[in-house]
Amino acid sequence: MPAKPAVLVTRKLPEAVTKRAAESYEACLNEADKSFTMDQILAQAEGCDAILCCSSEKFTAEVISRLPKSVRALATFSVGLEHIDLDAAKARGLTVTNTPDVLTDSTADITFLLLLAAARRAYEGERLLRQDAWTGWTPTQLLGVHVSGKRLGILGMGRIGRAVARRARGFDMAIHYHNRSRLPAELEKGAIYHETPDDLLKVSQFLALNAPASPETMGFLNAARIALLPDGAVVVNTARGTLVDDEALQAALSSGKLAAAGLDVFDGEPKIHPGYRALDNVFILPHLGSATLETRNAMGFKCCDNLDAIFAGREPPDRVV
Ligand code: 8YV
Repeated sequence: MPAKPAVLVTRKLPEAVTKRAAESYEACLNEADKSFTMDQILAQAEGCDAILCCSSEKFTAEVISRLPKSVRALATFSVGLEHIDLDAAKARGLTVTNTPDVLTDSTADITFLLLLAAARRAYEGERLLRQDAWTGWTPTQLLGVHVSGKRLGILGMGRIGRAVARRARGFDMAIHYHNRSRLPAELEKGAIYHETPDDLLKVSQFLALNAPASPETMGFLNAARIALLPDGAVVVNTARGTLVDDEALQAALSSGKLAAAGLDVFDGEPKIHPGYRALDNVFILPHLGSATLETRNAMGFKCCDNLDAIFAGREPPDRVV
């Protein structure tokens, strides 16, 4: 029997995924889920054919240049790719795969959870009960922003943006979007396209950020762009923290320019800008977008499908490079 390919799995994955990886490969696992430095990861990768990594590990050009010669593939347990220098990976001859599609619905669900929770002041309401501070119902208690029938602006109408739009239709929201290119009518499904992001912002009573992190989207939601939003708008970010200028967003939440925000992702996570903790009108989650067992299993199985294809000399289904 030929030796199994050796795969370094950088983080603890769901049980079913670990089982499959351990059966299919000579897997170097991290069942204690230690947070290794990239130097430690490079040392562990010695002799491995591939690395099954997560967005918590940064494969910069420098790290890629130091990868052991044996490593020929990176299968990332994520749809996002900003933690891998793809040009450097290509130049090094690495195959890189990701996990599209399978986390679309769970991430769109969290987008709506944040949108509703932010608009309807879920954090303040929950806190009243947890602190035993609720003295009773009143007609004017914790009045929030009405969601149904409002205009939702979606920045980035890829798979997740379109899944957010599908949910928004159930709330009778009018869907507006900006995307690098306009979608064909069958994908647009009546959503209104704006050629520039600024035009989108002007109409967005709710704004959902669903564009990937890139040099173009870095700091996208800054003070000037927030000023374009209608007064009392609600902003939701389940994409990446780098899309938002934290101080500008906090200033707008404090001044009342924005009614509320819902955030699942943060620049520099797991550290978050401390200003968010002091704001009652921001609903925050620790990057839970894809955090369901079904989704995380599916992400892991996709990594294995891609690795199996690479080791069998077939084209991996989710090749990025
Ligand atoms: C993942 C994500 O949980 O897949 C992505 O891009 O943002 C998350 O939902 C995480 O990045 C896993 O590595």
